[in-house]
Amino acid sequence: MKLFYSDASPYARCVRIFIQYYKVTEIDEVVVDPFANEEVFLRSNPLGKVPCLSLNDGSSLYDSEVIMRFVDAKYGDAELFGEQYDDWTNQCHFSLLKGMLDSAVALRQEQLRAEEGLRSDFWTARFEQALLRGLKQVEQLGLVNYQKLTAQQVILVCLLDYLDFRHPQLLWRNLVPALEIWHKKIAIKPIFTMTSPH
Ligand SMILES: N[C@@H](CCC(=O)N[C@@H](CS)C(=O)NCC(=O)O)C(=O)O
Repeated sequence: MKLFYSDASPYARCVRIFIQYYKVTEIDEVVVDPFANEEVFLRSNPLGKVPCLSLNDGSSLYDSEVIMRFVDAKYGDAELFGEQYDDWTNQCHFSLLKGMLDSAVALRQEQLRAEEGLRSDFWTARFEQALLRGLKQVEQLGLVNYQKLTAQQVILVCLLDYLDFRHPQLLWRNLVPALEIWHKKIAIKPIFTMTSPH
């Protein structure tokens, strides 16, 4: 199997952490620039987005959540997603974090539009506010209190590192001190540092 990814993509990073966690050796990681529109990549994912997992039978899996669930089910008996299958509240917490990743990436796209003179103050503020409200909510929910690693914690590390990488101006640590303490301890573990965004 082949995982198309880019080093900067927080979605692809989540998948790569799952792969590391289960020490999967059957998946080769292939760097791709999604904006280069390479034929072989677009044939695997018509959306042109990373991550995309090309399976041995020629079919593909996307988006990141589907690939994460696939890896979790195939190699770990759904250990990282745990009880979420029939726990709608838990599912919603995952959606909250995934939505925050969407806001963080959309905020980055707004920054890039500045170069074309197209950056919108309205959308910039809207994405920032969604992120700040979401962080508060994540802290209150106590998602970091589980001792055993969860899918939600994986996505949270990817989100916080991505904020440091692309949006240091957000100063998220001032807003959510409990998340800062947790992040400081967990983000230095090899399973996370191996895929730090760059
Ligand atoms: N919902 C998708 C989002 C993936 C995504 O937006 N990836 C970005 C990189 S961070 C990308 O490939 N962008 C290229 C594009 O939007 O055309 C997922 O969870 O995998």
